[in-house]
Amino acid sequence: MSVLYRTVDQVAVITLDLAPVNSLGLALRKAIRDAYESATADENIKAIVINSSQKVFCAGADITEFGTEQSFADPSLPSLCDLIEASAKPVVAAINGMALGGGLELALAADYRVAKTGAKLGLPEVNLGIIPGAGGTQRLPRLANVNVALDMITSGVPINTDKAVEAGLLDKVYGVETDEEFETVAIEYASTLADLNAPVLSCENLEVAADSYSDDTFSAYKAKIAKKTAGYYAPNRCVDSVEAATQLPLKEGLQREAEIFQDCADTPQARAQQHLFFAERAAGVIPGVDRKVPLRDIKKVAVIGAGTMGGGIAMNFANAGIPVTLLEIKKEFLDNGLAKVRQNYEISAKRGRLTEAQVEERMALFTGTTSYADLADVDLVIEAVFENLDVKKEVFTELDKVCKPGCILASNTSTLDVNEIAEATSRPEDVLGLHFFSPANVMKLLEVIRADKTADDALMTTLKLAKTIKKVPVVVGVCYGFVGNRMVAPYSREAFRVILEGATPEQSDLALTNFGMAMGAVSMGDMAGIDIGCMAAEANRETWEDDKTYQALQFNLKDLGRLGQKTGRGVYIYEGRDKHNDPEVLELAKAIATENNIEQRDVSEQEIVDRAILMLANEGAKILDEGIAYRSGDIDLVYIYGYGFPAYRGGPMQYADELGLDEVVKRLKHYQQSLGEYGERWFKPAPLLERLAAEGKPFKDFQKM
Ligand code: 3H9
Repeated sequence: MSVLYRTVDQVAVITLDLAPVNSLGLALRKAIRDAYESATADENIKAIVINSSQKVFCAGADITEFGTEQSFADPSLPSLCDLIEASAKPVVAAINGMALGGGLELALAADYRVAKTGAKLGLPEVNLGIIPGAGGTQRLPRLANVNVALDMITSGVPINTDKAVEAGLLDKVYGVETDEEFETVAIEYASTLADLNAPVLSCENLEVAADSYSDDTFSAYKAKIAKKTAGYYAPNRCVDSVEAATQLPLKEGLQREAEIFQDCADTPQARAQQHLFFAERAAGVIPGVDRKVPLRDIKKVAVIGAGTMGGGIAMNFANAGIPVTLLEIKKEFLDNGLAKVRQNYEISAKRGRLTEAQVEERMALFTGTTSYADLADVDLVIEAVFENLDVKKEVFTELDKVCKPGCILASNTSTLDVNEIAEATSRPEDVLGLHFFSPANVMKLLEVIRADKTADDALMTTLKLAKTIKKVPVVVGVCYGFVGNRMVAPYSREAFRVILEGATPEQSDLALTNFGMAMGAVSMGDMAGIDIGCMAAEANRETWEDDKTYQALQFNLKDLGRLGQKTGRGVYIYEGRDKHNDPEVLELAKAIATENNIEQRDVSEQEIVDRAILMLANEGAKILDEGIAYRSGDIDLVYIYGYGFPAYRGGPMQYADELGLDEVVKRLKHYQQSLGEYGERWFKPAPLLERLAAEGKPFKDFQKM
């Protein structure tokens, strides 16, 4: 049973009891309806309480049902809400924890709402590419006001009980300790309401407060959120649906909401965003590893290297209240590193994100040292020194000598062989990679590199720790560049190659930013440093020597001392943050093209997108086939959280799935032929891609375990 039903002093208590989050699938909806009908039919019952036996009140509609017949089957969530709203007996929703999406909509249909301190109320549907579809856009503006509704529905961010009371969404908040106590007071509250003949309330009789909107409220709101929501479809539709609440009676407004909900639900964006929701949760499941393996205790962390990366990594731990020791080889470097960390915190304080007291609290968690001996009692060390295998191996040999048994030894390498690094120690089972992305205190992605001998408990401990420091961890295997940087090589190769073929750097960048990337590959190269890109290319010397056009533009720029943003000139010319095209670079590209018999022509935006983005998916297919990533969703997370891929497209693998893998193969083969020798060399579809396309399957169904 997914619902518990009992009566206490003439109050029917309907307890949602479906672990883990009371998602409102068909079975739970039926059980609620049946319990509710028993309560309304029983003459002895004077009031009804709906509460939860779980940590959360209710996480809303069952997302796994979306796109199936079950999601519409009777009773649908909207009809269940309507049923509850029509009750002749007072219904009290007792919200003990998160009330999200359909969970909050169920509560909004009740006559009264009470909450336990710490509960949260939210309508996060927009994060799934849809709008609230069970009355949220109609009842919320009626019960609160237009502004509260627009903010909650378009941002998806839940509000706390204080804000909910202020908005008129909660009738009472109880500062009780346990859910049992909360249930008792909620039943008492419902009983009193009935005894006082408190009115049953229906939003049908409520109008949206007329002073909470005017003629231009909705267009102005769309303009306000335009920058933040660029590329996303659902946010504006949320606004449209709330607007309908101001124009139509409840019943018709609900009908309008249902139409808009369906319109959004049918989009690739909705599928993409829902794919990411599940991908994030699946990423914690590692093949062959027991999810419940006892974890190691991480109370104290050390970071080797106090440069920009090391300092940024260390800040993550201080931000989470974990003491962190920063080690540098020279006192001067250490002092600089600590000063930089302080400067970062001071900037946050100036922007109002931290108080001065918080800055001091965080700084107090830092200890600086130049001696490895001071790392004897830490539980995790992250090495963030120069990207050179010999240097890293020396560090690990040193760590092996001083660190206590069971200490996890991690390398922040972005490309190197973690197996080799592990072999520099006598305890390879404690060694893994933790690849942070720059700026390390901001970027959410953490590639967790599982080496051949990494122990399961070390791996799972770092996954848990990653959540503590608010990162999205993705476990990957060992190969050059792991998932992110390995895939970025062919992507960026195409974004630069089209410049030799006649596109301007701006056209290359614009095609990708129009597609939704946070930044074009050319600008990204300038930002990271042209010399850094060349270094990565040199590591692939074989490829580079074989194809004279491979990164030719970058190597030429490097020789000219144009190293990117940091030298004021790279592909672009920089004046502060502004950048301009440079005719010299176009000339240089033309010269390289002539030298290599590349015909310059108009390159369409579609071609640029196809070549760069499909290269990501093609390399991703190889990575999947080799078992370097466990699932296509893992690769998508890497690109969403580490490389500015638009979440509304769900990541490069989901994008390919949505396009259809047969279409992807077709397009790759087209370029394989049309680009001559170059096409033949680089555009051959990966074997897994061809195989899945032939079988009519998407990447997301493939799992190499
Ligand atoms: C909606 O309501 C539409 C309506 O307006 C209209 C309909 C017509 N469905 O996150 P966790 C699973 S749309 C199915 O790890 P936490 C989750 O996959 C919905 N499954 O726990 C995971 O499974 P597994 C709007 C769901 O404690 C397990 O539960 N609501 C759902 O860190 C535990 O989840 C939302 O968008 C669901 N709705 O966080 C809320 N929710 O163990 C989505 C969770 O197999 N949910 N699961 O990996 C959340 O934000 C978080 O789960 C929550 C708990 C904060 C509730």
